[in-house]
Amino acid sequence: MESIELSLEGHIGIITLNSPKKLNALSHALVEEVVSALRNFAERDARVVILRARPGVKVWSAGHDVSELPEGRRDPLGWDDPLRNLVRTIETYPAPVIAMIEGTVWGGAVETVLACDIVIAAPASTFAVTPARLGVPYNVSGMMTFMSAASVRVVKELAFTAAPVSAERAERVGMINHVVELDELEKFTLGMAHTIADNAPLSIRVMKEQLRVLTGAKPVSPRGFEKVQGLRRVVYDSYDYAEGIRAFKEKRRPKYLGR
Ligand code: LCV
Repeated sequence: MESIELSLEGHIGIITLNSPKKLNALSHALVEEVVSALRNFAERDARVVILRARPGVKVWSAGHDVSELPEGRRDPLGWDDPLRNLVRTIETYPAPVIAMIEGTVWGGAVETVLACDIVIAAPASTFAVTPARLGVPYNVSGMMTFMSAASVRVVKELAFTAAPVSAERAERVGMINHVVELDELEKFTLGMAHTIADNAPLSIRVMKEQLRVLTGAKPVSPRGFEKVQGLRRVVYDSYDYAEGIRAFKEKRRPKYLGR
């Protein structure tokens, strides 16, 4: 495992993101490691998993690895995209996954955190939903993840501004569960993990799956889905999408033309 560290203490699995050079960007390689770690923990009866970064990080994760995004004419967040696979693996993991956050969280990493069952963050943490910053057409199930975590009004503000939101505000609007002082964060998170691990795993597994099915049960007609997919194609085929990716790589502010 190059980009993550693993530990299993009793029934508590811990996955630590550790790819500092890329600010824990969710590259295909890092995501593959996290997904296989979760599959391994499921086989070894980890009844709760903590997903964290190394202590002291400034950036918990910089989000999707932009260098792995297509430069246009292809859906950047299709079904097989690593980020999509990571979110689905967390959502279907047969036990609670707790995101323990310190540092800043960006883009697809915010969705990854919100796909976790419980989020516990240090006060200085922030969360920035960034598709509008890069010109990316976020995908439908990704928007559902955000909608399951916050009111549509809050999701709109996060998505339209792409501005980082503080842990305090995120907790106040119910997007995360707890804000805990940094020097207490690990103890508090492990304490909750032990409580969960001591409860009945089958009951918890079924309740987690029930909640996933029920929150995902949104009536979207085929016509409605096709319309949204068509709109997304307009975006990823646009000048603005290519400009957003190019500007990021050239380390300059993008100039969006609305076409
Ligand atoms: C690849 C990176 C990244 C990165 N990928 O350090 O949600 S969506 O739709 O937007 C979705 C598609 C998505 O998740 O897109 C990615 C969204 N992420 C972001 O917008 C965050 C982009 N990164 C930043 O704003 C800054 O890097 C932060 C604020 C995270 C850290 O700033 P800092 O000044 O500490 P640098 O910007 O200098 O970054 C250090 C190195 O990491 C690369 C970045 O290009 C730089 O590479 P070099 O050392 O080769 O110059 N890097 C940062 N983020 N998401 N690479």
